[in-house]
Amino acid sequence: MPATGDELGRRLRDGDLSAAPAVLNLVESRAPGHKDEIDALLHAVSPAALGGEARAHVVGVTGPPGVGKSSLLSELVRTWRADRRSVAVLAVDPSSKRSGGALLGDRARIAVDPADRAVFIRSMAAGGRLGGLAPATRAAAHALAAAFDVVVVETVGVGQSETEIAEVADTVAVVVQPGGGDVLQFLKSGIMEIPDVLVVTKADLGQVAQRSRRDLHAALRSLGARDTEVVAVSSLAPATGFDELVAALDAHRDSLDITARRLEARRASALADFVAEHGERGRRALGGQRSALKLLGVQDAALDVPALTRVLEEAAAS
Ligand SMILES: Nc1nc2c(ncn2[C@@H]2O[C@H](COP(=O)(O)OP(=O)(O)OP(=O)(O)O)[C@@H](O)[C@H]2O)c(=O)[nH]1
Ligand SMILES: [Mg+2]
Repeated sequence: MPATGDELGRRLRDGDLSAAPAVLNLVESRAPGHKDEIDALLHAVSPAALGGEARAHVVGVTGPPGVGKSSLLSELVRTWRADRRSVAVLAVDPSSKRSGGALLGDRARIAVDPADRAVFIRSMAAGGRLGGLAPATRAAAHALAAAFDVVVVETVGVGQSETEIAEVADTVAVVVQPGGGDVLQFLKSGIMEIPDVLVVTKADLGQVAQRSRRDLHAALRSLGARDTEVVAVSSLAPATGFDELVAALDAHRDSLDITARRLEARRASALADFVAEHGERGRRALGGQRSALKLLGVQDAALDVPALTRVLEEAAAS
């Protein structure tokens, strides 16, 4: 008999990290009745049940294929563990529709100590679009945030993926290739929203990485984004820049109004879940994105994601 959503939620509330695999199995399940169990899980880890917002720092890490995300996460997890923080990583794998990327075989995996019980890593299937999050990923991130100190959601993409990941993450780190001008152009033209932290990888390449860092820093200042830090890291041994990266992520978290950010994230998640289920027709039935968000904006702040999704379903049906 598999664990119920309510039971798993209780274990997470008690800080039981060993519940993580069963939580992932549940949110990815297609078995009959699984939806009610997922709702029960999310209800059991809602701020109402927790007596406040979930403890974790939810960090989004996003960047183009081959930029060095997996290598970076191996080092970042090591740095957090040295600080005794428990870490869950949900790596959204776009491989089903991969168009180029790190050359096959040139792809690093996130490397962690398999005996370390306070680290949980899982690949998850992508949502509809490149960089898109599946409802299961949002549910997993919300649930695991009740038990882990850090929950990372990693996605592949550039220019769009940051917007989706901002729907679940407290802090979004965009990972940039040294010498790659895409992000600079996207930022300047306003295609891309300003990330919370920018990370230039492969700092061991020297000049080119330092130059990218300076250019990005200058571009951000000219856009008036004085608070976005640009950090350069190298994930090759001996790794460098990771204490600085952790400090930049922490500083962003400390600057947040976490209650407001999480409330916004729950509302955005509910709408995304609704659209995943009912498609564009559903969105139109609500009078479009803007009026759907307006409807969510007047709901009780204590409602969890499934309850907010039901509000949308009732509105669309009436
Ligand atoms: N020189 C150098 N190479 C790196 C560094 N980080 C990663 N690489 C190399 O870059 C390649 C891609 O690294 P990954 O960590 O797999 O990059 P990724 O962003 O996870 O790639 P995808 O999963 O395909 O999107 C590998 O060959 C890595 O060895 C770094 O800091 N310095
Ligand atoms: Mg990777």
